[in-house]
Amino acid sequence: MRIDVVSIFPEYLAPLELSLIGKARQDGILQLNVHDLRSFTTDKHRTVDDTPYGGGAGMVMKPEPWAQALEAVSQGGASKPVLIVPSPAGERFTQALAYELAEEQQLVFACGRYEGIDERVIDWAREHFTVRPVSLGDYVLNGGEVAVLAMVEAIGRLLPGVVGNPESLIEESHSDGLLEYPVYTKPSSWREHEVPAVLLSGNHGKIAQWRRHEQFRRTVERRPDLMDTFDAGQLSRADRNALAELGYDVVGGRLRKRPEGGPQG
Ligand code: 6GU
Repeated sequence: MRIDVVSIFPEYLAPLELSLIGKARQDGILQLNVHDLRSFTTDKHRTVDDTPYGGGAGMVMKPEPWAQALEAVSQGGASKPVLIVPSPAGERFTQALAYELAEEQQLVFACGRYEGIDERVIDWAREHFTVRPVSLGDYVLNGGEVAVLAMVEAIGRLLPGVVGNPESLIEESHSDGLLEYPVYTKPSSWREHEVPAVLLSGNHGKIAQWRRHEQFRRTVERRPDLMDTFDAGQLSRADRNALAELGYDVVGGRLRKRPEGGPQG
């Protein structure tokens, strides 16, 4: 996969030289280039921003340096590259979107700063790219760079050969719509806190069942919103019993929360 990142702070992307993503670049699995937007300006002051039409606070990124940068990085491969525009006004970045983007030949990230990029860049870019404004969540960052660090790591680790043991991709939070179960290592007794006895039992069926129950318990407690969209169509009897204990019944392939104090079905 090829990834190009355009930013006025290319140094912000330096952590992408470290750890698994840095290794993937060295191994040639990931071809990642960071570009300084200012190198695509033509004026003496290397201006990238100007005041907003219509008035208001802050500055807006000028269109022409962006057009020059995006033309320079677009590869002209078999498929249109995907242009990801990090923005709190974008669609949510999810594990599902990370899997989708990991299939692309080329991703280009356009890091906006200030109040954003002149909207005409987004419209113009649709001729050359599949454009996707993407948000990490409902909070505001000063610019797209930190969001790109998160997205490139989430996407890059899904490329074949980046994560050593592909099994670690299967059993992790969000890959099956639930949060991950808790994990423990030695010693079995530590500062008067014990590892759950079932994990020391050697009974792998019971361990799998316990872990599944913990996934449900955690998801109910921390992310009840995920319970509403969870696909409950193929659950085992043991799963349904665990969920009943947590106050959820399966109705029409979905989970339905039983009213407080209501009877267990
Ligand atoms: Cl992707 N960009 C910016 N600037 N702020 C954000 C964000 C992205 N996601 C959440 N907040």
